[in-house]
Amino acid sequence: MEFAELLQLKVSRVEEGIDRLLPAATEPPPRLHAAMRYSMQGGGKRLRPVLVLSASELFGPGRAADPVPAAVAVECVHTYSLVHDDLPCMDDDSLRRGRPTAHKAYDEATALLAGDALLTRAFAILSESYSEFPALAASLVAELAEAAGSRRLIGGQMEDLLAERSSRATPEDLRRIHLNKTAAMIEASLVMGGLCGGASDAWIETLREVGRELGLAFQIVDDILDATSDTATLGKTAGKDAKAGKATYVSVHGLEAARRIARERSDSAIAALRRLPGDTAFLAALAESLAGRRR
Ligand code: GRG
Repeated sequence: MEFAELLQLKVSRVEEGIDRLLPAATEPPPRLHAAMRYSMQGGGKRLRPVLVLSASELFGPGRAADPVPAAVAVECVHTYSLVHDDLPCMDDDSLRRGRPTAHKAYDEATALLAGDALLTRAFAILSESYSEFPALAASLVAELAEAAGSRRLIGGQMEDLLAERSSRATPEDLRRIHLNKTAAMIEASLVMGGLCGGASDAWIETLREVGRELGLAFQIVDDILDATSDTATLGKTAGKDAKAGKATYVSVHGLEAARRIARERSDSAIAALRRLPGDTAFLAALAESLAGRRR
């Protein structure tokens, strides 16, 4: 099967899972549940949940638990972070995934609560869906909580906000911010997939390395697209980083060097991938497509 067809199949499995595992939009309070679904079902590349599914397939049949709930939980946390990132007190944006942001479509308080509810729903999905495998459930909860917490995703966001207000961030600062703000969730996606697939500790460490490199490459490309693309193509406001005086790979290293570093990180992710067992062709093609992505 072609890469695009395989990708579409995985995205469809994730989207069916989202529909099944989120509260119905009619369930009280309907405004809150509708806002959660609006944010989750409004497009998005589904990169992180596709990574969960793909990593789970590498370790052979027979030992695997269904990775779809873990994939949906990761997408819930990712989407919460975007809903909160778009709020007026953060990035103050009005466009996300090609549609009005949650606080524009609803209101600020509803968007804040929908983000909170997606974050907490993620952990409920893990505990409910893996109740037959308590050790796996505990590992998945720990992995997602660490990636989303104050040392990684939220910590990275805090440092990113502080870097906007201070003078120049160093390349080391920038790398740390990107590793936490973006790579942590990409790393956790691969690791959670590996856990569902029964990967050994050594394979989990290799998945972490792939996630770190892929996450860095992904955020550098995001920085490049913000500086070079347009709002219609991205489905979110372009040119925001320079306007906000944000530290990015483009502002710190320049466009050409940023392109070179993105390529290096991508190549390094693909080299680490090749050390994993099973058929890594889909993941390698995905890494390649992310390096050349347009949105
Ligand atoms: C706790 C108040 C509060 C806020 C949390 C943690 C956080 C806010 C925000 C960080 C979110 C963020 C903007 C991370 C950067 C990573 C990034 C490039 C996200 C966009 O990911 P894509 O391109 O998006 O995969 P789609 O829409 O395709 O899923």
